Amino acid sequence: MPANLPPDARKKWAEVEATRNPKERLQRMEEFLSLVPKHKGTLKLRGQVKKQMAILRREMEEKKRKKVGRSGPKLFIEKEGAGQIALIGLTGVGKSSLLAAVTNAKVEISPNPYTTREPIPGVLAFEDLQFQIIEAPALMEGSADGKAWGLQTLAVARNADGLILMVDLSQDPVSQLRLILDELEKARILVSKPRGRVEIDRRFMGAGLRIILIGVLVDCNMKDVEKLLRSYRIADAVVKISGEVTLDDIEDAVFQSTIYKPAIIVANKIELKGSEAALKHLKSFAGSKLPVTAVSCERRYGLESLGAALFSVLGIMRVYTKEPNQKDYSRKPFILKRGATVYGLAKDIHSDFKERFGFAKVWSDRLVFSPQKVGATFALADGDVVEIHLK
Ligand SMILES: Nc1nc2c(ncn2[C@@H]2O[C@H](COP(=O)(O)OP(=O)(O)OP(=O)(O)O)[C@@H](O)[C@H]2O)c(=O)[nH]1
Ligand SMILES: [Mg+2]
Repeated sequence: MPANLPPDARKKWAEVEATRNPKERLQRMEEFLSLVPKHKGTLKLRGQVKKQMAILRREMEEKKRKKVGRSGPKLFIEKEGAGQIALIGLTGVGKSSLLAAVTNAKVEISPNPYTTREPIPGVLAFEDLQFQIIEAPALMEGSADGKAWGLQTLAVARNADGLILMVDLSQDPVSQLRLILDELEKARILVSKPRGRVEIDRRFMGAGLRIILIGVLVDCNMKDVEKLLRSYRIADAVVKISGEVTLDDIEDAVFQSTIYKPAIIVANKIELKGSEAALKHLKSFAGSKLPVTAVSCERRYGLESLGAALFSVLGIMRVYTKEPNQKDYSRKPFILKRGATVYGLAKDIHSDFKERFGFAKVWSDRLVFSPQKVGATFALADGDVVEIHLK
């Protein structure tokens, strides 16, 4: 349902966007909310803005704490390795047990609820890669509304590259998963690919408004889109629209809220009685949308497939580079999005690639002739060895 905001509210949001100072921004957001009429159509939007305000307040508190030298729970953990994965689930499902079983992290495991109270990182090795897994404090009903450490847990999820949704097979896993998905959705985090995508890249004043449409607009046209953006005083930006997008989705993007995170489900305690049946039920509920890995942290069962499941869902690949005059290639891979080209790789290596690229040689078992001489648009695959020749 569109929010149908009055013009003064839209103008106020433009002021919010233009304000960098957190304290003033918070003040403008407050003013914005007072201008938003309270009806059903604005319910979602009001919720989103309130959440942004809560996060902003938290960040301000954290900064203050840092200044006086006291340490408090961290909101963000520096990314390391090929991907940062947030480990999310209700209390007692075995998140710490998983971290202890597959990473180097020191964690406290306990039958008592709510043992882990701040995000804890660990490193999982998979072949020649490392994934950083962060146990987030337990999710519960109301997390997205700020209950307990809910906002912190959801901030960890929002900041990660992917999610592990962990459930306990002995405790009705389907309702656990429902609760997790509900809270994530309330926090505008989606685990299934949205039909469409809107990216608003704000530019300097005077740059003008450019709308790039690579998909279809549903129940609206380009004129409506432009009108909506202008009503929020978005006059200098590049707006990319792909897939199927409604005017509502575009308004959502103005408030920068919805994001997509690839996710897998890890179903723990498979050795317990009744777990097999619960697993079947869970798989039929999650369907083909989310891959399910059944494990027992206690018995150390099923854990070896975790790395491969993460690698697959993150949509990444490894490419090794080689110097033209050397026999050996680098042991440390470059991590690229699956489907990336030689151009994508070379951009990471040489900033002046465009002018200087000559050709590349690619070694791979999948090629009929290896090495094969290729151009910049050649699509790479996991495991390829690439040698770039400059002009
Ligand atoms: N039967 C069984 N129990 C398990 C398994 N994995 C973990 N547990 C037990 O489940 C309880 C909770 O484990 P934790 O790893 O602390 O759970 P958590 O999700 O980190 O919980 P909080 O941090 O409190 O939210 C502990 O008593 C564990 O021993 C398993 O595979 N099978
Ligand atoms: Mg724990």
